[in-house]
Amino acid sequence: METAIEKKWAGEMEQLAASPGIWVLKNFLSFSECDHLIQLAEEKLQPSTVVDPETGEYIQVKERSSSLTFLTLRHDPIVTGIEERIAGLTRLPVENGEAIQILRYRIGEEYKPHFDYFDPEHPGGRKALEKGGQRVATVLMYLSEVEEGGETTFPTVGIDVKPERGNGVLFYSVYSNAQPNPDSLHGSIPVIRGEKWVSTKWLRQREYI
Ligand code: PD2
Ligand code: ZN
Repeated sequence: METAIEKKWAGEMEQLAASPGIWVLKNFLSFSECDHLIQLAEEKLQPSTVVDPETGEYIQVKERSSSLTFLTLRHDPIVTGIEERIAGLTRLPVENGEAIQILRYRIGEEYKPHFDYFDPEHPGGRKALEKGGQRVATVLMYLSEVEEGGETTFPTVGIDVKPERGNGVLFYSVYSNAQPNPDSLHGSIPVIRGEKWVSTKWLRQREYI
């Protein structure tokens, strides 16, 4: 039997901070959606990359020591359902989304505190802004529990979010005028025990694909 794909999400949102706006999204993904994303990623993980602020190209850095893979937009009906749910939540069209990333952090792996927005003061940031504009919002979706460590941390606002399978986190990296909000600094604390699987969706100001 085919599983119904839930595009609309009417779940509970718990607001953790006002500036930047940060919310925990309870049961944003079903466990079978979590398993599906992990299965899609398992075979094709690569070392994680970030956008180089100087060149705008993707580069490997020690600050993001996980492995990841990207899924093309609307990769399959389950992924499309998740993308439409995110669009409904953020009111940003599916076309404003970058490709879903699926990340695996093993013991000791982390993502040091950083900004998801592009810095217009740097040439690489300006290049990245040309297509789609600024990264406005991020939706993180936890695909696994983590035995110890692996929290998503917002050091400036003093908030740590513990990964819980199926839960999501929505936060905004810019103010309502699309200018970068430096209080959106955030990272992923090293995993101490177990393994962390998480999916990241970055949403742009305008159509990106
Ligand atoms: O995995 C996380 O919790 C995390 C934390 C901060 C992911 C990202 N940033 C990201 O992929 O941008
Ligand atoms: Zn981030």
